[in-house]
Amino acid sequence: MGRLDKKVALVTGASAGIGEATARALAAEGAQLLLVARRKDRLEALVRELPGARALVFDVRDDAEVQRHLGREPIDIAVVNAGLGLGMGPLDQGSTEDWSTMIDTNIKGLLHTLRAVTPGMRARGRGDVVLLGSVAGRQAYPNGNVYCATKFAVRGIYESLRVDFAGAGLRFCTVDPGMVETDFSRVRFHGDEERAKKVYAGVTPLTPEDIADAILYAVTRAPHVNIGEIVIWASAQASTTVVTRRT
Ligand code: 8X3
Repeated sequence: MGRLDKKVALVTGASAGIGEATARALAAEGAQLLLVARRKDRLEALVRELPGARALVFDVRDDAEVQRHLGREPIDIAVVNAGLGLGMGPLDQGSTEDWSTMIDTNIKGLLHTLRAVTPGMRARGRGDVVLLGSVAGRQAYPNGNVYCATKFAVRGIYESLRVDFAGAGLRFCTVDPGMVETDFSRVRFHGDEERAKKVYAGVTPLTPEDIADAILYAVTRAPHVNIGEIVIWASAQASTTVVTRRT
């Protein structure tokens, strides 16, 4: 018997990193998974490993696709994870194209997903929504500007959800990780491996499994317990700007 037997769980951004680790953790507890990602090959390979999982290949930036695929699914648990950082530099030198991609994915994609899944949850009087925020949504750091702003937005949306759905029977949680070693930095630096490696140099970063473990904890509490905010730092991180590295 898994703790999530018969629960339908959605994970966006499921083809890698925190999304993939969360899919595995939820599947191990018996959840029936709906996994969303843009990368068909990676997603389908994951689904083949997880019995009963379904792959939904689309981009959360496309609202019509989100509503078409998710609008009628009886989702018990939604892990709204799809997001990315792109570029890191002073605001006055930023790429407006990178900004649009981050805003469209991290804020609008998250909203599209919530718009599709929460009406059903409200009608059923239950549901768990887990948003992936970041410590970057709590402390802006130099050159983080627009990425940090998107994660501050996630926190604002989390707080709004709590009050908009007061009394509706839903639980909301924001999980805000610090340094996690995934493709995050490779993507942020447009494939520059050297620059990406430096982010984690001399530090033992968090793993995607560490974050998945926290998400699993939140969604397996007794019904009267709502884990609201989980902030997870790598132990070497005192803040977003103070990191102790081994030399
Ligand atoms: C990613 C964590 O600290 O690089 O959200 O912004 S950080």
